[in-house]
Amino acid sequence: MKTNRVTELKQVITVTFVVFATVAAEAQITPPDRSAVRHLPTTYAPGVPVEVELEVNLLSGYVWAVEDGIPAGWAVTDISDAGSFDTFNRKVKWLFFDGPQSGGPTNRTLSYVVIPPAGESGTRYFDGRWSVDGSLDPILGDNGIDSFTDADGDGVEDSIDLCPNTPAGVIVNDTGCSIGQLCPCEAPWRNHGEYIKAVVGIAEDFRKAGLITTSEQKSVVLEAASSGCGKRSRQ
Ligand SMILES: [Ca+2]
Repeated sequence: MKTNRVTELKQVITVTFVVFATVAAEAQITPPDRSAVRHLPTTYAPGVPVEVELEVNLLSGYVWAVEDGIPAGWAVTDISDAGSFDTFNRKVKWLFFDGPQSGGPTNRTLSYVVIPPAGESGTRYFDGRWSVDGSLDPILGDNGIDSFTDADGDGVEDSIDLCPNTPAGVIVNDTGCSIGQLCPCEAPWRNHGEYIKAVVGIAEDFRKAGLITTSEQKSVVLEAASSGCGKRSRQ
């Protein structure tokens, strides 16, 4: 008897769970009828223009409006689609009377350009909303952008720079490493030949990547060959 009641209870719990799971799954697969999504680059640098895109999907509606708040102190320019900048509220704004039900397009990509001030660093945020015929929804997508920091000045952002303290002015690969850093003379090479072989390989990678010319590649290899790197001290 007791066992039966436990079994019944288990069945009720199972059925309830299945119903909840089905409802949740249906909720997930139902596409939103409209959306506004912001696209930002991953990093910014002071004084360098940053393009912001707002991808809007309408599907229905007559009148629609978008407003996007930008980081404090950033300048705004090149606002698309006859938008304007509200300097008091620091928001880029658009107002349209051409929703799909007025014969307009269902998709629009709005854009504008922001310029971070000198000395700006750290993560900065955008915050916007939009409405169609009186509804009000947040703008989704990217909302934060990090400062581009490059401590060794080799043009590769610190978070992806595998070789810190690259000497000034030398050519680096896309992970911020120079040939000299990838093949350091002072490394414990077994012999001079091993060092040269390593330089030849890395120089070939750099040439293939279009970072150095064939003649620069030859110079690098010749320099390695004439160096004392990997040679045992004969003192
Ligand atoms: Ca580096």
